[in-house]
Amino acid sequence: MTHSLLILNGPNLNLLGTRQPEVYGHTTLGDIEALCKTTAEAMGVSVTFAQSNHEGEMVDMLHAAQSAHHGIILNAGAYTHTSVALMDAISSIALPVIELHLSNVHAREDFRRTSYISRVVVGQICGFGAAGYPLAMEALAGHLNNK
Ligand code: CA2
Repeated sequence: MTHSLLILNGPNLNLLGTRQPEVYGHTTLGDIEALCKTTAEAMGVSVTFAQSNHEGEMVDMLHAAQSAHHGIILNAGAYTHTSVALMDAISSIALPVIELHLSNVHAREDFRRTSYISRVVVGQICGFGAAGYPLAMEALAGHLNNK
């Protein structure tokens, strides 16, 4: 069976590559989407790539994923550190979710070490920049194959 993966990106990630390159690099979200599509082709999985600046819309996308995808890679951006709603949405769907961050959130400000979503995901990948996306895709596909 071809696995279908949703890669969902949260607030401000649409600005990648335009500001704060010292933290987030020069790669744009469009570049990352292209990388994920190429990776998906090589892996033989299908991928849907999305971004939203709105917490409720992300909740809706997580709910909708239940009937459309087999697993989710979630870079929830700053909502990682604040959103009980996203945590509850992940808990409410029976899909494996991998938490992803471009930066090493554990090496930054203290508030970034708190993740509401960590307790309801399969695992977390952070600190590898854009390369974390293909890593997360491999990890999620491996998890799905082992189920
Ligand atoms: O490292 C990550 O991927 C983060 O999820 C990125 C979030 C941050 O709040 C998390 O703590 C860690 C921020 C994304 C903001 O992206 C920007 C990109 C360009 C310019 C400004 C912000």
